[in-house]
Parts: sequence; C-alpha cells; structure tokens
Amino acid sequence: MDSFRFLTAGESHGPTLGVTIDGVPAGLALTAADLAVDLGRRQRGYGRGARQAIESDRAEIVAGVRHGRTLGSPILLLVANRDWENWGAVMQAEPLTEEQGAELRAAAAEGVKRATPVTRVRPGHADLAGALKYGHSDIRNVLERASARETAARVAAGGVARAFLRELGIEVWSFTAEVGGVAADPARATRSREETDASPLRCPDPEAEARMIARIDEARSAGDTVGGVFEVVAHGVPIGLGSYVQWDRRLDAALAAAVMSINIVKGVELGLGFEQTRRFGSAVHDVIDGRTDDGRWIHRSNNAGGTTGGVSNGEPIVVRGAVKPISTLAKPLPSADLITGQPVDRAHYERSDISVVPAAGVIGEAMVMLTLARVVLETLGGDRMDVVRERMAAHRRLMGTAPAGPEIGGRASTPGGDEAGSGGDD
Ligand code: EPS
Repeated sequence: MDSFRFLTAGESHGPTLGVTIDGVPAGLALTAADLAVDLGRRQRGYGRGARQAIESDRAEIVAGVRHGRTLGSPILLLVANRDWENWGAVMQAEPLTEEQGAELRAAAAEGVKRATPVTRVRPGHADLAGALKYGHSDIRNVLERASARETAARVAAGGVARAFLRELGIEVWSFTAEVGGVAADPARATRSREETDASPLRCPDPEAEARMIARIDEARSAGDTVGGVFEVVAHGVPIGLGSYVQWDRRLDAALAAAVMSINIVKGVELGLGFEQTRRFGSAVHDVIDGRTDDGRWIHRSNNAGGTTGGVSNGEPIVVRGAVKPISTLAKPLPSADLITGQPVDRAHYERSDISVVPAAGVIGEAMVMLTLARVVLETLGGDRMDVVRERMAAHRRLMGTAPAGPEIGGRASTPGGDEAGSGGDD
C-alpha cells in the first residue's frame, strides 16, 4: 500500500476544498496550527490578485487525528472557500429550482458575468481540451477544478508531510529564483532564509527582487502576466532513498512528476538540469572527497541536485520548477467560441493573478515533501512514529558505515586497494 497517498477534491468557488491522506503513521504530533503556516505562505507574494484578500486559508482536521496525534487512519482536511458565499446558486450542488434557473437567466441577460455560461476558451488554460473531453458546454465546469485554487489542499497535505519529515531530520524550503527573465544571483543572495520568506517575492537577492517587482508591474499595466522559476531545497535527506533498479522507483523521476503536476509548471530541473548539456563532464560531475570520521560522504559540489542513479546521495535535493505566465490575461488574447467554433476577438476574462512564482514555490515544497515522505516510508516501512524514528536512525548509521571489502577469487580484498577498483562504467 502506498504511504502518504493523497487525493484532493473541490472547486475554486465551491464551499470547500478537501484532501484525504492515507498511510500516515500513528503517533505523529499534528495540529491545525502546524498546517496554517504553509497555507499562509502560499497566499502571499507580490503579484497575487484580489481573491487572496477574500480568503484566509485554514485547514480543519476532521479525521485521522485525536488529541493532537495521528491515529494511523486516513486523515481528512478541509479548507473552506470564503468566496463561495458570493457565488450562491451558480455553484450549488443541488439541481437548480425553476425559480433559481429563471433568476440566473435573467441575471445573465442583464450582463451579470458570474451568471453567464463561459464559452470563449482561454488560450493556455484547460478550457478547450477539458470541455471537449468531459462534454461540458459551460467552461465553468472545467475552470473551477483546473484552477490553481486546488493547490491549497495540496499545501494542507504538505503540512502533514512537513511534520513527519521534521521528526526525521529532513527540512524543505524554497525561494524565487527568477521572474520574467530576471534571475536572482547566488553571489548577491544576502538574505537569510527567514528574511527571504518575509520578502515580497520570497527572493534571497534584494536587488534582483526589485527588478522582478518592476517586471510584474510592467505586466500588470499591460494587462499581461509573467512567469518565472522557483527552487525547492530539501536538507537532511539520507543516502539511499529511491532506487536505480526500476524506472518507477527512481527518486528523481518521482520528484519531477510531482513538481510537474502543479497546474502552472511547464518544466522541472534537478540540480544543474539543462545547464549540464552545455558543459563538459569534468565541469558537471560532483567529485567525491570521501567519508568523514562521523560517516558523512562529502561531494565537492552538488550539480546532480542530490540524486544519482535515481537514489538520494546525501547532498541536499534541489528541484527547480518553470512557472508559465498565468493564462488568464486582463487584456485577453484572441480565441474562439466553444459552441460556434468561430474566432472571437477576446478570450474570457475572469479575475486572476499577475504572477504566482512565490506561491508556486510553496506548492513545490508541498509536492516535494509528500514525495519524500512516501519514499521514506517505502524504504523504512513502519506504522508508528517511534518505529519509523528508530529505523531512520539505523538507516543513517548504515549509510555511513563501510561495507565489508569485496570478495575476489574467493578471498576478501583490502578495501580501497588496487584490486578493489570497479573497473569502470561497464
Ligand atoms: C485562478 C484564478 C484566481 C486565483 C486562483 C487561481 O481565482 P479567482 O478566479 O477566484 O480570482 O486567485 O487561485 C486561488 C484562488 C488560490 O487560492 O490560489 C485560476 O484560474 O487558476
């Protein structure tokens, strides 16, 4: 059975979002206050739209936890949509009464946008392919679920994974690396992790951040949107998570899929990523300096981003997500009508954000944490936290201990001696 398996539900303007998380060990300390931290971080960031002034996300723990400890049973979290109150019959689950139907039609005839079915598809959104796939004539049936509002539920689930990983000495954070082509410069990254988190774009380089903000302002005044890059870093990940023996057990692949699943992400890199293709091997591969007396393996650099051969190698995991510009533009692109199939001057416009790179980083953290939590339990097993903690301690010890020297021709050889050489890559 998969550990930390989770499924979300909920529409953007429905009453609530929800997430069920299955396979969380018993005995983990967990409160709603723990989950509130990341939910708050996800809502912030320069470039967010008016919706965030309405919402104040909190996760209610409604199952799987008793007196502040997980039970080992499925956890159910609910994150209410405050905006739902403003949508009324447009989003109700029950069939419309005749009276309600008549009221909505009258409102639509008067030009009330919310009451009007959406038919002008937005380029870059799920609108067209989604409506055709599910046979919807009102694109609202697609956009309500394709909306990135859903990621609030993922971040709530990510909070559970954070509490779990923290007990095992694994910490995950993120920052904004790029917005609209302006990149943070590591040499000018003067802010601490706390200062970065409190800054308008969650960027460690204040000078680059000022130019990123200018790019967002430029997009806003042009009725446009702008994307960027976030970087998620996981510290304290032991050697030996994931595997090279089968494609679906590779940690790098699992992380890439998890981050790619975020609504707005169009590319994922680990470590140096695509930059590796522009360098010689000697300028890419991380030289291994050996094992310290306390059992840590030292790499001279971390261009691989913490995994080699699909296995964590003890260095920090570094995952970057490419965030496309939001597809709902205040100055809409030309498009076409779903029903008539004819071109229209302007796609549908629905209130939206200008840029969400800092929020996407927090969502990236959640997806990385949920993936790591699953793989940790796949590796260690354990239904209860005391057992998982013990197994993690044993695993860390083992990863820092020398294996017995290899057997050659039936006799044990000297570790590190010439005859113990691997003989190359074949
Ligand atoms: C979104 C559109 C906006 C965003 C929303 C994602 O919502 P609304 O149409 O209600 O203004 O604010 O994101 C969130 C609500 C959120 O909490 O992240 C979209 O179309 O994807």
